Amino acid sequence: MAYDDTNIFARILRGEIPANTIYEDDYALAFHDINPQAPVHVLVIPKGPYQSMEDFTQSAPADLIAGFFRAVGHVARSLDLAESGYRILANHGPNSHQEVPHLHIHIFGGRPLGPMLV
Ligand code: IU
Repeated sequence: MAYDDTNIFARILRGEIPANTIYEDDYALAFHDINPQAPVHVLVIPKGPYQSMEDFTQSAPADLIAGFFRAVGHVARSLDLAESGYRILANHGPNSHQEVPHLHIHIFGGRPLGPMLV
């Protein structure tokens, strides 16, 4: 499916609507989730028109893929989560209940997260 550039994260990337941004570089933007599911719940999104892991990992340039995942690790460390631990998650497609059609990695932390539920 074609990327829909009217989605809310595309609008955040274009600066059309605000986000509670905590990190930005050439490859990624990270901001607090508006409906946090843990004491720390941050989203990291790539700078580019990618809907999910499917198109991102198939068609994004290698420097963007590397820079994006490096940014995810950097953000987790900047939130002091590396020692206590954290969980990252990305949804793709209808079965996953992906709501926003722009790739986003969730970072959860700040409390014991328990076993992963699927
Ligand atoms: P999902 O993986 O697509 O299901 O997650 C979407 C997330 O985006 C969800 O946790 C929302 O709370 C979050 N979110 C947001 O942070 N800001 C927004 O304006 C909207 C959704 I719409």
